Amino acid sequence: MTNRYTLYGAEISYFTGKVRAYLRWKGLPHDEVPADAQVYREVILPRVGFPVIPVVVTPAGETLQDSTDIIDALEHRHPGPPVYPPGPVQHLASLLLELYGDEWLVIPAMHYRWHHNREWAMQGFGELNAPAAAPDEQRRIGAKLAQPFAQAAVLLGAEPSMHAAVEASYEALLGELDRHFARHSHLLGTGPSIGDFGLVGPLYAHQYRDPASGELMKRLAPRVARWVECMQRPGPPPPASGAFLPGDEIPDTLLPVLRRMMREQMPVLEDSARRVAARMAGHPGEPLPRTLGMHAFELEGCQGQRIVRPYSLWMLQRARDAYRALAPADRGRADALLARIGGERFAHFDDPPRLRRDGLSVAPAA
Ligand SMILES: N[C@@H](CCC(=O)N[C@@H](CS)C(=O)NCC(=O)O)C(=O)O
Repeated sequence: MTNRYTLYGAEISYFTGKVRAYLRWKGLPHDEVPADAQVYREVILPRVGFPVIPVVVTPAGETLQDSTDIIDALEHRHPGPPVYPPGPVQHLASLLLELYGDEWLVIPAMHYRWHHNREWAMQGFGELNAPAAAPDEQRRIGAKLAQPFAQAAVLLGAEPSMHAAVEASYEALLGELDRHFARHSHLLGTGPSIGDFGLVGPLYAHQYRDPASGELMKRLAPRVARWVECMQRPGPPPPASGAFLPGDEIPDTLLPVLRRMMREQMPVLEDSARRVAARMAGHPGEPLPRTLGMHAFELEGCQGQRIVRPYSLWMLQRARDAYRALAPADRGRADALLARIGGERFAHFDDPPRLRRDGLSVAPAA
């Protein structure tokens, strides 16, 4: 039996970038297999039941799907320097940043890809799906495959009236992260936390690798680009090196990013929770649909509409579990952080009934 993991994914894929960065940093032997049409047909659909990447197959042949579950399963099997900081406040901050990267930065990521890098991305989809086809054929296949993703950019909130706000928010975030990386190599010290892996999903495949977005990042935030390179590249620094800041400290330079997360994403999570709770009350025991209508959101003072994503609440539940489990003294320190970042809405969040992940959506926990 091999001791190698197989990662089925793609360079152009958001969540593959997250898992790839983790496997490399953790030093886990693995082979990455591009998810072309044959891999979807022969591996992903039979093993997972629906089309998605990334998928990891373990040396024992088990299938892992969903970047968060993949990382959790591998953390469990491979002790060593953890990606979940042992300090409870850093732990909470890292989960909030993972949630922000996974479920909110998808708005600028999809916007820049489909509204500034569209032709390039369609060609990339075609090259991935049909590597042996001629470029024209790849372009045709790519255009077809890309259609739902391009539409998703608008459904996630990047409708034309919101483009300026999405770009203003993203460029401001780049500035905040760039100032942070002037002082620290990673979000919480000299090694990555789950928050770094969450942010590198959007910040690699879409915002670094897509040409127009990569140019923007390198121009506005060269230190963010260097952090992305460091997160994605094998080689130095050696795997699993680095440490979290001592004393469970949250660096001051990270506070603007956490404030942004609370300001932008938390109102949407609150409204999602209300809608999910109402839906669950009306359809007891049933899995939730992947999207639950549309709701309003605000970004940089502009009002937009976006789909309600029950899945985001499963990610939030992880952070809420960590918060609720805190011992009183740690809770006090966490509350002090939350007060500094406008996180009272998180502290007093009205949780929906307990959720479990169900593929790309969620269902009531048993
Ligand atoms: N939340 C999942 C999502 C995986 C995901 O959205 N993957 C994208 C590519 S990066 C995909 O295959 N999407 C298919 C779809 O949305 O139907 C994760 O963390 O892995």
